[in-house]
Amino acid sequence: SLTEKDKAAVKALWAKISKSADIIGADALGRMLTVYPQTKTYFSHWADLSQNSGPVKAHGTKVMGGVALAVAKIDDLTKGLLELSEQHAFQLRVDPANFKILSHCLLVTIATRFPAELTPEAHVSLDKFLTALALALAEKYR
Ligand code: HNI
Repeated sequence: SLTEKDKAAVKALWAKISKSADIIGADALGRMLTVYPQTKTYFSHWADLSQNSGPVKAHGTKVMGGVALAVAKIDDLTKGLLELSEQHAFQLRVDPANFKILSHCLLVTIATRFPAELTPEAHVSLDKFLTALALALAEKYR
């Protein structure tokens, strides 16, 4: 689980990259839809699923709002993300395996856009945070 050092590292990284949250969200989501095309099934109601389309950008912003919430609730992710977990489990019916896929795409996006900020120490803490985020989103599936 996340140590105090991990939490501090994630908050410090977030402070450096959150200004670019919209771009990170759109990039990560676009990567997910391109690299793991099975994820497109959840978004078949969108007119355009290509990398920089309007819906991908708009949804990237929403997803990063969820990540920002997770950073704010980092001391109790399960409680902090309960409502989002409920939505994904019961309304959106997203297979929780996909949370790991999007987490991976977020890590790749942050690595490509912020190579200097993503030191090995920041990388390990971000990886642990994204794993904990995915687990918290999967909570309501149990
Ligand atoms: Ni997700 C809606 C956050 C992963 C499919 N998602 C949201 C919303 C937030 C959000 C916030 C908006 C809710 C609302 O309208 O109140 N999603 C997150 C976060 C992650 C995540 C933080 C993981 C990091 N979502 C995923 C994954 C999928 C997914 C992996 C599917 C592959 N999400 C959806 C769908 C919607 C959604 C589908 C509704 C989109 C729409 O507008 O139709």
